[in-house]
Amino acid sequence: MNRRAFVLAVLLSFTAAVSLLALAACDGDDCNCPDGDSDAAGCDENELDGDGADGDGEPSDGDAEKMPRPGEVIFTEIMYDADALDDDVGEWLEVLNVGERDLDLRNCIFSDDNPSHKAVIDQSLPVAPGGRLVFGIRRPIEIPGDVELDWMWEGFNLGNNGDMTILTCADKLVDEVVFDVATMPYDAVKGASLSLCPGFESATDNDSLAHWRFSVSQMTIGDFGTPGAANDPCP
Ligand SMILES: [Ca+2]
Ligand SMILES: [Ca+2]
Ligand SMILES: [Ca+2]
Repeated sequence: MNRRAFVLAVLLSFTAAVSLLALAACDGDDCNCPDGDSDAAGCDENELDGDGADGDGEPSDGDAEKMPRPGEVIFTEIMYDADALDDDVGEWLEVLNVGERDLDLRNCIFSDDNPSHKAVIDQSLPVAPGGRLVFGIRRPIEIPGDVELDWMWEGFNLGNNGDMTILTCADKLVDEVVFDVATMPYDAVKGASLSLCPGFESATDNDSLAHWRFSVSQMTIGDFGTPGAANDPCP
């Protein structure tokens, strides 16, 4: 073999080896995707099971862009102990978009301090910067004069002696609030929502119960709160 034939043979062997490696790497992946192009029609390099989701529990690209990142949506009001209604239908809470982007909470998870208490937001739930959403426990009928709910969870109640509210999006903690009635620096009021004081609207500022009070604005149903509207000023 002359020098030129030898070089050609080495090049051919190398090309064959690279092709075999590429085939092996394709095993279990979406091999219809042109490399580095997950935008091609019908192609999602992250998708393994063809259900349109990435297969890792996260939504597809369009939704993912609008998912809140940590601190962009925060809890601002928590009606954990209703009075006008039974807690099984009367609990609700308010969240606020404190970020600067239009967001959608679809596929985010609301949960409390019990790891088995989780509710997935299985609908589009858009919220603009400065916008508020009201989550409520699922009720069988619309209750006249009651709080207007943007989304309903079911399967668990919030504890009347204390609990946590947790919002998780794409496996990231967006915000959480821990409340413990025994350590509140003020008396708990049955039938009034725990309400974050204006001026403390951040995911870290709402961690301190010193920045919360019980609502004093009365709703038509008789309980106290400002669901979907600015919170009461604090003394
Ligand atoms: Ca409760
Ligand atoms: Ca927080
Ligand atoms: Ca409010």
